[in-house]
Amino acid sequence: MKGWTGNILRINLTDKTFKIDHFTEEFAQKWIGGRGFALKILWDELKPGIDPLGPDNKLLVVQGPISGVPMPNSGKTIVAAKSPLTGTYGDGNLGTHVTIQMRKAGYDILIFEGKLASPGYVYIQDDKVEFFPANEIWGKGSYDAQAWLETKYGKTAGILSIGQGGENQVLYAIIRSMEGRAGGRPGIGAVMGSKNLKAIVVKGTKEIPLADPKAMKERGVGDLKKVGAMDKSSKWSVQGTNAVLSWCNEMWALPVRNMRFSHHEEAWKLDGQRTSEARVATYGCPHCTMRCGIAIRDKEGHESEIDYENVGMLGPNLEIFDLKQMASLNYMCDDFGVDTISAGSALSFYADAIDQGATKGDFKFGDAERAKELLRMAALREGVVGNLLADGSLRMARKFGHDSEAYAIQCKGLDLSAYNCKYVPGQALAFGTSGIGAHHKEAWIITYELKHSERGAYGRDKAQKVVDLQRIRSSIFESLPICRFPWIELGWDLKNYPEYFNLATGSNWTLEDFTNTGDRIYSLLRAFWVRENPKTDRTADYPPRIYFDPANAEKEGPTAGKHLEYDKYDALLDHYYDIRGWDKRGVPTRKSMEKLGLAEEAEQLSKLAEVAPG
Ligand code: PTT
Ligand code: SF4
Repeated sequence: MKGWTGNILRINLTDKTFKIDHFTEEFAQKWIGGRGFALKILWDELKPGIDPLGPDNKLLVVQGPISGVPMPNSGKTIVAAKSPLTGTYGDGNLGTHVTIQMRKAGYDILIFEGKLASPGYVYIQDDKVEFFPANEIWGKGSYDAQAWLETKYGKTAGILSIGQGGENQVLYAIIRSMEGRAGGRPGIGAVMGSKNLKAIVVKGTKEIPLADPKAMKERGVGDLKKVGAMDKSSKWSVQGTNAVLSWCNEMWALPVRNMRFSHHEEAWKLDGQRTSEARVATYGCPHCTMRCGIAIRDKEGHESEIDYENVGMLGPNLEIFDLKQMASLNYMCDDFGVDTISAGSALSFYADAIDQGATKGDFKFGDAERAKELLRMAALREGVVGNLLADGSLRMARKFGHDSEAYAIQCKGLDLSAYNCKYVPGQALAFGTSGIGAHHKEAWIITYELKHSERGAYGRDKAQKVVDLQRIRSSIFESLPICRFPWIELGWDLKNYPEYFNLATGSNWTLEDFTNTGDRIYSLLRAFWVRENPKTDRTADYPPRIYFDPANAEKEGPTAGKHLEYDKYDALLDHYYDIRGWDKRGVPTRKSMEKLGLAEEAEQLSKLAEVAPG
């Protein structure tokens, strides 16, 4: 086999043992790598209904056939598990030296099973696997943990670690790496914590097996230069992801006050120009010339990477417009190892619920000092309020009652990324149908939608666009896996990716092979959800209920008086299901699954849920 190493390192944390399994070329050609591999393995190996925070869950770290090879923006790794936040398959995509080191150590997949008896970390060096206690770093933040491990193993060692958020199983804890990388929004860091696993360290010295190493090297060096040159002439290299904040504000699509509003006069204080002026360092992933991580300092001098999602959710969404205060919250999220998006959303929901009288408490929008205190309490699961916040907005709403679920800004348990789609139906559909909950990485249609289409239109073209983006993103970007920014931000041609894949594996794939695989992945993602929720129906694909409420419509601006409408959204959803070959409940039909090579999985699903023949 070329491209893939074919090796799975399976580590049993309970017994402190390990073995090497192998996957076949047929498996590899069917699932590519990254998300494709993780999804299929978790489908096969997890029993439906297991506790995501129990020892039966498995934590996967996964590469693909070009991972670790110097190609533009190829330093990404997938971390995956059954999510404690959504109860279905969850993953994250983060830049890390693990990508390179794991492939050099000879593995495409690490599977962590069981649970360590006491807190520890695992060190992998080529064929050697060692288990160490984590006495010096357990209870510490991710910055300290990372620094301690870097001192011991070197700056270029592949290191994944969790902060106290992961240790305490905050349901939206993420995994951290390098200075500014964070991944696994659906609580993959909590799964790592539930296994008493503080960190994973990997080092390798082997050759990565490639079909045409010489051609790949030449192509990689040349393309890295080309992408670097494109980047230098773009606004992107100056402002990074936060360049989009002023656009969202202009378009009335900014998250403001728990997404009740979509525009704010003071938002400029946090925009790309301000964050760029405040920049003290620039971070990036391995094998990347674009280096989008803009780091700024808070009042205490803590340095952390800000990205648009972080600024949007910890700034305007909480009505905090002081850059340094927002930077403090951002630093705390990174150090505690919790997702900035869900942390911002949990805090804004809590303030909103107090405002609405659904609960009693001491927190108001705009109170940055109290927000910091509450964030600390959540990460440490301190007291009743800390525990409530640590479980995220949906679970809080279910506890508070008073119909507060209507304004818990989430889909399938995962909070919406920082795009307020109260009157943007295509993006609402993208969040609603995303296989892992409301993450923009699945389909970021909002810029296309607001530039190229009538605002508020519900045409079939939008459902088609969402499907097309889900196809490309879940196959190329999440499964190779590779950073999507050269494509999205610089217009780097999609056709490059099948070419990279072919050089690595000796295959003859076209873009169509990728999009077909994307459909297979998306159907299995949906099947995973159905398997965990056999009584599911189309309401699972609805955006937050408040978006349909006329009383929540803006009172001024271009969207004044406008809101989503159920009958029109249902028609859009029908188009989506029709394109996918799913029934009216959003369940893939047997026929559509068989067409995608998922006959066995359709049969397994039909034993647990009603599957229409199609
Ligand atoms: C990603 C999500 C994002 S997406 C952001 S900002 W973004 C938030 N970043 C967080 C952070 O930082 N610290 C923290 N404690 N929590 C955070 N939560 C949020 O997590 C990230 C970049 C970015 S910056 C984006 S869009 C792109 N995402 C990609 C993706 O998803 N797939 C892909 N093939 N390429 C991508 N390229 C870009 O990567 P999750 P990273 Mg992240 C500090 O993982 O779970 O998907 O959540 O990976 O290496 O940090 O790069 O405006
Ligand atoms: Fe990482 Fe940013 Fe480069 Fe993508 S563009 S690989 S997220 S540094």
